[in-house]
Amino acid sequence: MLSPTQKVLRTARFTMAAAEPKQLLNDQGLEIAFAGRSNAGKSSAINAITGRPSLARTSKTPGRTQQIIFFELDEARRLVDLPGYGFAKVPNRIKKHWRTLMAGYFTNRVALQGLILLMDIRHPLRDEDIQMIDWCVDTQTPLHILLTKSDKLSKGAAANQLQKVKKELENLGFEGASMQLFSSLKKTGLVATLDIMTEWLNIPHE
Ligand SMILES: Nc1nc2c(ncn2[C@@H]2O[C@H](COP(=O)(O)OP(=O)(O)OP(=O)(O)O)[C@@H](O)[C@H]2O)c(=O)[nH]1
Ligand SMILES: [Mg+2]
Repeated sequence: MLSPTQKVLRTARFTMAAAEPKQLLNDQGLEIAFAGRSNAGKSSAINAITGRPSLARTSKTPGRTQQIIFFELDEARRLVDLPGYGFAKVPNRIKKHWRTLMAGYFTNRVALQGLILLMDIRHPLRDEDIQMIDWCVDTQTPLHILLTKSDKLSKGAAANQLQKVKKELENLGFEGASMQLFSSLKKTGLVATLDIMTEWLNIPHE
């Protein structure tokens, strides 16, 4: 049986891709955005969360999604796939474009209810991830962190890594972010993520 949240998420459909800040959808309703390094598994997570395996395009080539992609759930709710960062080999012109586009989105985005930050469990808390966390603190955006591809580690190693990253975040002075293991492949942690999304999207419990 699908929960009310799963029913809403299942209706997700591609709405538009914004390559420039002026193309962003109107700042209305409720949105959840997905951010992370390129290849962290953002698009795969959106597909797992919506139960729609081919909704967001996934790729082995980092930096594939260089636009802000909007997926509409209903008239008042949306998911947003943000362009990945951290790719070493791209020209400065593309890095600059990324910054302009992201700043255009984050500045005064009233619809943004929370950010889901995805980090590959094997490569967490890189500089740009910490910048994203800083951004959330500055804009008072609720943050939930997924340590993705947890299937790549044994259960014990994944649990240890989760504790370690939690400690590191505390040491950096960030409190208030929740964090969990996640695997799009094995559906690990899906229920916990859906619980947070239920709250952020203000979906009534049955
Ligand atoms: N083993 C495993 N592989 C995964 C998982 N999630 C994603 N991947 C793989 O990681 C690669 C990148 O996944 P994407 O979902 O395209 O990553 P992305 O963050 O959207 O990347 P960009 O769009 O480039 O920013 C793909 O080859 C996926 O199949 C997971 O949970 N487990
Ligand atoms: Mg992607």
